[in-house]
Amino acid sequence: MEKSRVLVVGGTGYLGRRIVKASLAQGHETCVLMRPEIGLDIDKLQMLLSFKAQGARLLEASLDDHRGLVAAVKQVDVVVSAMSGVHFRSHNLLLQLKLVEAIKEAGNVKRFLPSEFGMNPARMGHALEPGRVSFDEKMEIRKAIEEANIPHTYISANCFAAYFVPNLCQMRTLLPPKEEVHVYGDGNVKAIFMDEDDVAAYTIRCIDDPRALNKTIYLRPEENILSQNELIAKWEKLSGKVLEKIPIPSEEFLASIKGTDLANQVGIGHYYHLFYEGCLTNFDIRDNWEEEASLLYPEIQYIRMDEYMKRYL
Ligand code: NDP
Ligand code: GFR
Repeated sequence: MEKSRVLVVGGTGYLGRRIVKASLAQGHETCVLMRPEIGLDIDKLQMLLSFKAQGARLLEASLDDHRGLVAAVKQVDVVVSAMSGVHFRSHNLLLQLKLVEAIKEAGNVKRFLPSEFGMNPARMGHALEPGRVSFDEKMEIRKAIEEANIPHTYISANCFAAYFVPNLCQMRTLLPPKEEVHVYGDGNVKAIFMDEDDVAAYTIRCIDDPRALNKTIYLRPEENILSQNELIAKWEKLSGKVLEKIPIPSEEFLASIKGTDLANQVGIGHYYHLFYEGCLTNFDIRDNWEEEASLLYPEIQYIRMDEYMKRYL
């Protein structure tokens, strides 16, 4: 069957650039939105030019330019959005409402993947303030998609390795601890950690798969379902270092939300759900509207986390 033509929106972003790469690697005619607003952002422009050199087409349109966006969307079959959503970077998920409007008017899109790629927002109705905004906004986008009857796939990618693994799930750092590690509760709550290139590979792999139509696809490969204690043990084994473990009870962790900036308050809420509540693994994947990617695509050799950690030695 003919491979769909793909438009990536947010293609120079942290995940977006990996989605462009995966789309090209999997043989899709790949377009990347080039926004006029990038102005003098030389890194973005250079990245877009590198995508063009790798065979992608750059489609010029602003999210604020409805007609331009419709014209861009009309040139493809599938749209994948990797719009920003991490607070200390930028957070513009609701801009996707303009993209939904353009897709609705264009009428030709066979699959739209909105920017999700984390906890399943449909399972986060109970989420703590202010972090709940991430999920409420993603649900607002879903509502617009479903009201417009746009065929879609939602990707619940669990934890991006670079944000959660080398730092052994510590907040406010991206590097391994040297002496001590704060352990959330007893450290035995299971989460799931994904190399970001694997997130992109699974995302593109499902765009032409009817089994993923109008479904939520979880990225939950068996060997990457790990607790914080298991991550710590892997790092200690690799590095030959023993770290002092300092348990942080949930009450103390939640109390630390006071007086900190909004981005960190959002993060604390998210980390509470991830590592005290176990929100990624405290449910079974139902079969009717949910699938698990490593079962659908066993041919994808996903990176294990001891392998991932090696680059930080
Ligand atoms: P980035 O912060 O890298 O931003 C992605 C893109 O958003 C930018 O490159 C830009 O697109 C676009 N964008 C940002 N601001 C604007 C604006 N004002 N107007 C138009 N476009 C804008 O995103 P991430 O890769 O960090 O996040 C992508 C998704 O992944 C989010 O849904 C986030 O929640 C999720 N995520 C999940 C994680 C996990 O652990 N599960 C970790 C990190 C993110 P352009 O390229 O056109 O300039
Ligand atoms: C795991 O799913 C998600 C992760 C999600 O559904 C939404 C957002 C995220 C964020 C995490 C928590 O906000 O992506 C990465 C991480 C961002 C973050 C990392 C926030 C505060 C921090 O101090 C931090 O330190 C590494």
